[in-house]
Amino acid sequence: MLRIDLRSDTVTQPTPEMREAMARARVGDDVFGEDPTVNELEALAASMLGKEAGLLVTSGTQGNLVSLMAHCNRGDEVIMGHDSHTYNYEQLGAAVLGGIGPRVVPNQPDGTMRLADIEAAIMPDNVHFGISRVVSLENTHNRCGGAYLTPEYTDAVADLAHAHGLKLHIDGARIFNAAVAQGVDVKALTRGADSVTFCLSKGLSAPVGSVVVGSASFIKRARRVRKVLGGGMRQAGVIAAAGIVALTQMVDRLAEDHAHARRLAQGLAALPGIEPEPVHTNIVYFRVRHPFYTAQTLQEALQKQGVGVLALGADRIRAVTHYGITAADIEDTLAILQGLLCK
Ligand code: TLP
Repeated sequence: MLRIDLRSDTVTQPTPEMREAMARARVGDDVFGEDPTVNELEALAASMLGKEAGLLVTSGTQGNLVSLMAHCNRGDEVIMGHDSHTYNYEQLGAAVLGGIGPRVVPNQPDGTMRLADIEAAIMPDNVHFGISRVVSLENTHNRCGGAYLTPEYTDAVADLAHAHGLKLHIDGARIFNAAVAQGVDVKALTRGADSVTFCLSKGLSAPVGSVVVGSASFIKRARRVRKVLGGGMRQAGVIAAAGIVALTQMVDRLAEDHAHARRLAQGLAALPGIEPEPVHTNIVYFRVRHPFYTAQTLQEALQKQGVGVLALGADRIRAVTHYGITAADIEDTLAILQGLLCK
């Protein structure tokens, strides 16, 4: 049993307010467009992100896939970072199911792709090449240490994409973390995007679901794609009700998770054989350079003491703070690590 689960913010449990709202939710058949709670969540999400319409989907993976398939035809290409979630952790679903090719550009350590690299990846109009259709950004950037993209950078990518007739999609699984960390309205991070996916079930603590937002015509296409992927749900208002609580009650408190992440990294820096990477939001990566531990064996030793982290690679560990983690949990984790590493 994990007492302190830092493996991911996906492990968050619904709040008592969510349970209550789920029990009381008015529901209908959402494939007929008749679930009032789903409709309310979709409208709320669209208005918070400054878009015309929203679509509840089952997961972040489905949101990215639905978005790319709604933007593209078979044979089209999406420009994405080599460290992006879409490229690494979604089984290349857009290629497998949509006939859409990934055109990969290096991510910089701050989660950006250089504008010049993006521009060079846009294919000229030539019978030999695929058709470049979308640029996909990730904010915050999971594998790049939870780094956030700024409004200025996002606008610059949007301008570049649009100047070449491409669309901009944002995998904003943790876009509210990006907004809170920078003290900006989330709309500043989405205003240039043609589609955004964000997750209700990560730091915002809802049990299930993500939302895709964009123009009304884009969401109409996305709704068709969701159906063919088997994502048309029926009385989904019980899920949407928790999502509404997530959006109205759980955004501002993300600052607490960021403070806990900073404290964790500060404590880690003082431990022998541990080198934390810079922390930006709620994700902490650290290198294990200890005579007795690899990332894997340290993960196992922590697990025996009830602390969950994820070893990613031979010497890199990820710890993610969230609603289920208190300041005392961070101090306990550091004390347990101290005991293991200083033996
Ligand atoms: N990320 C999960 C794992 O898949 C790695 C995690 O624990 O961080 N975009 C980004 C940036 C994500 O981090 C994730 C989930 C997704 C998309 C996919 O979301 P889900 O898990 O809802 O399909």
